[in-house]
Amino acid sequence: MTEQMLEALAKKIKSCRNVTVLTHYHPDGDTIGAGFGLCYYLRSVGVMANVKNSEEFPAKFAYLFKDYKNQDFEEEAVISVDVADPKLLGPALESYADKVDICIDHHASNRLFAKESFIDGGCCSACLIIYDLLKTLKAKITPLMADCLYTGISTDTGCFMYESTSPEAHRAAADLIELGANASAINRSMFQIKSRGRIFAEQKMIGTMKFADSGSIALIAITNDIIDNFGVDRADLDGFAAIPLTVEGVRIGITLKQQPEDERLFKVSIRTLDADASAIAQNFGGGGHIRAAGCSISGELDEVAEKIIAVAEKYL
Ligand SMILES: [Mn+2]
Repeated sequence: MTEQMLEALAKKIKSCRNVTVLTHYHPDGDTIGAGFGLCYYLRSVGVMANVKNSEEFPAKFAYLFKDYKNQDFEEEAVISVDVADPKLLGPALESYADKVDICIDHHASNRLFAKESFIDGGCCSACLIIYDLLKTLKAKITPLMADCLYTGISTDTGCFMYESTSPEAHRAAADLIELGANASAINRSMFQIKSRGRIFAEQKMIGTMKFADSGSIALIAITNDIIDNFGVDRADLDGFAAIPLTVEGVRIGITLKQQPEDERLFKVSIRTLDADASAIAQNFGGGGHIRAAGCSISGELDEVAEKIIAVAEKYL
């Protein structure tokens, strides 16, 4: 975000009292880190502030809010963080859709639904924007705030591995470590530790992996049969789409997920190293980003697999 934008945002933030900070539903490390990081800053300068979400925050982020308690006040300002579209506020926060005063986000696709939007589509994470904002505000960043912001930068950059990881992201992370962020514990718990159910689910799904085009394409299938007969918890299937692309030589990774309500319907996730994932998905009426996209295809499993592979091969 440019210095002028940060100055303007800082000025707005300084004028806020009794603030509700909104985060997106299915909350991830970036929205949680940005939400609590901003909330703790506001509280540190004597401004009443709460963080809200449509759902409960996942327990694995508890180190960011275990001592957090909601404050009692009459709301005067609403700020959203990492929310690209008011729909992403989720069912419980629907009523806020047209009540957001300040939107802070890093999605170029932001719907500009707030009264004032501060968007940097080129930034890797909302937490990096919040970090730059706090520096502009000359805030005293506590170790807990550092943990919040480090968590969002690390999770939204895939532990600093995505192409979006800028030198600024590394510099901010280094500063945050100096300010007390527990980098190694955070990264271990975000990227290495898995539940037993998850490891078991991965083992089952990896067993379905097929290759095409001499190994440039890998495909896994998550079927209802595996889920129902081997006690796999659907909650353990998040992020599975990333798995095929972790195999050496694979440039297009495809994950088929059979739908529980219709066994002839498959949700297809496409992840690519260098091909246009969105273009592949568009062949089946889907869409998405250049390296991550999705669509739905109906048919028998083998038939669906053949169809998507035949199209994917054209994009290598
Ligand atoms: Mn984000």
